[in-house]
Amino acid sequence: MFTRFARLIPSAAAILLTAAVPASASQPRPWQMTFQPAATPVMEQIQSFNDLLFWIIVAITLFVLALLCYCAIKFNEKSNPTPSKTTHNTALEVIWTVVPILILVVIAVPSFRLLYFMDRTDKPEMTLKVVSHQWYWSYHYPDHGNLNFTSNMVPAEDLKPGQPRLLTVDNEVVLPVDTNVRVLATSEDVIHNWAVPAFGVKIDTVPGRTNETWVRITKEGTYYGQCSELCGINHGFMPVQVRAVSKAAFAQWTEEAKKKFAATPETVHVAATR
Ligand SMILES: [Cu+2]
Repeated sequence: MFTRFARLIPSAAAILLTAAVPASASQPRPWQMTFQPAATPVMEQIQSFNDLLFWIIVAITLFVLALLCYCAIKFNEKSNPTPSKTTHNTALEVIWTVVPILILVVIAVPSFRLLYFMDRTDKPEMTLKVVSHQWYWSYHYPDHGNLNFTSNMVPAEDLKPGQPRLLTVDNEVVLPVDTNVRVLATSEDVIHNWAVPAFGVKIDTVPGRTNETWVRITKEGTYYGQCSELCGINHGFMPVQVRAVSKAAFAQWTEEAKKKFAATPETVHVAATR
């Protein structure tokens, strides 16, 4: 029953939040509480794990508060002038050792399950390679004719109406929905972090190393994120913008993008991915 309540709070918040904006965009809102609505199975599991932890914390806090109140009322100097001399109670000591262990097990099991679920995809259908640079991203589609392009933030003065400031980029990542996308992340210079809250993805891009995660986007729309690792002077100016489209629209986009970006070939020197 508790879980059902826990689910209600974030989903009610999500309804309130999405009511104000078009359902397609997932980005931070003023006065936002809780997470952005989940757009991948990973984020759904992160949210339900968060709900579980929330109710465990509430139960522990209320229990400790009740104990404190009980002691303050029952055992203060006035109502209990001659205190008991008891120092040990074996049953009680066993309980306060065993119960916290059980609570930790209840937390650890879903936590490890989630960690392994987030780590890598079982059957990747395509790969997206993310390379970070000071201070922009480049994206590579090795399964689509080695299509690649750079993605820079659009400065505030060039924004069109409706485009969010500090989140809009010139060339967005386009991905198909309902597809297991393997995400490989690395860096050309310093450590950055490719983070998209609605996907539950927050992966370090480390020079000399390739990290792996995955996404399976369940809803079409535009999703925003940012570099999440303090990387240098323009750290706040390297947003991530992902547009999720149907598989057919994605196939069409790759054909157009190949022509578009072939005209401006990019030279990226990434020792880590060779
Ligand atoms: Cu960065």
